Amino acid sequence: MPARLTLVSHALCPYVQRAAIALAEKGVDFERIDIDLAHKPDWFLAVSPLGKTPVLLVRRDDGTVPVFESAVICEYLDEALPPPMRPADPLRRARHRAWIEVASATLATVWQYDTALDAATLERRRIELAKRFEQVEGALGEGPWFDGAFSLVGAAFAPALRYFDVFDTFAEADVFATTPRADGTPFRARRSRARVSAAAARIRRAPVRPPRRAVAGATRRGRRAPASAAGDGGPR
Ligand SMILES: N[C@@H](CCC(=O)N[C@@H](CS)C(=O)NCC(=O)O)C(=O)O
Repeated sequence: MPARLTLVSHALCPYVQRAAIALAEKGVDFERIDIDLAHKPDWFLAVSPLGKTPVLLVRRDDGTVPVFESAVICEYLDEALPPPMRPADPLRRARHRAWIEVASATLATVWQYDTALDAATLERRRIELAKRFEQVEGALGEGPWFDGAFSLVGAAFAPALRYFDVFDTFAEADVFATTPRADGTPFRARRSRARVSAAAARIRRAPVRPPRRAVAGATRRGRRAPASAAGDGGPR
């Protein structure tokens, strides 16, 4: 296993949180460097071809290797470190990978919900999320965890679900009205466990809203809208 790991992060990035959760589950020490996505340092662009966080810098005796893309980072960590967070069976493993894709799509919709500028868009996104969580609820079966145990699928969904703790404080989102098993309750219980306390503490401390490179235009509930969808540091 590599001697040292550095997670190159943005303080509010939910994709970083996936990697932080996996690292906490593996119980390894890692260094975390937060960068300003509005002013990406040259060294960061050199290790992140898409200019996105997270990047995991793996320092070994023979040099430093950057690994980018949260799903790939999590898979790498799972292959390199115990305990396993995916099943060994190839078909079950493929299903895990597929649902991690669903988690990424969900995160994008959560972002669109969070940044909706008018009531009609907000409602459209809310319905989209409710339907998505119906799919998730179906995949959970009896739950509480996908395929019976906390896994990389759980690590991928947790950062999306935590937004609802905050949404619930200012809006009647009611996204989980018919999907009680998909509302993230198991994640909240798990956050109190010592094994994930380090990552969870970081996650809880982080305010929900990623920074804006520029602000302009109307506000929803007093919050400014991004000048453009691109380059605002939000989930893709
Ligand atoms: N597919 C990527 C998405 C990562 C992502 O979108 N990161 C955002 C911050 S949360 C970012 O770096 N945005 C900056 C940009 O796109 O310029 C992953 O899973 O790691």
